[in-house]
Amino acid sequence: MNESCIFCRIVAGSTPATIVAHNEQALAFRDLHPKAPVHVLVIPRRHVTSLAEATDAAELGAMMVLAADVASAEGLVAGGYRVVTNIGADGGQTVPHLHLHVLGGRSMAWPPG
Ligand code: D5M
Repeated sequence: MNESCIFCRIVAGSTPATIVAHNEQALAFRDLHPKAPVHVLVIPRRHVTSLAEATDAAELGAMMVLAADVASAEGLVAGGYRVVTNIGADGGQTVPHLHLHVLGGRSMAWPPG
């Protein structure tokens, strides 16, 4: 737990969020500023700054499985969806707690900007 981290505070329950799914190691909640009709963030319960600092394969696996569960529950599987993680300044990361973006409900462009 990192007291200064907004996503750690969501895990702790001290900052509100719309939680849509969880498992032992990961939590999924709706993005505050959605970039698609469905935009859910999947985070590890432990504080990990980004994928660059991640070392626990089971934890990463739990996040990926939860992302797929969320996509299924949100009805995204038939049309397709995107899972992405931003790393550091050039990657566009603004919150320094590892998170997967699950985006769907519209057609995605490639490459991202
Ligand atoms: O993405 C960080 C994302 O986190 C961005 O899409 C906004 C979202 N965000 C920031 N604060 C909150 C809270 N409190 N609840 C839900 N979503 C939030 P990045 O990849 O770091 O740019």
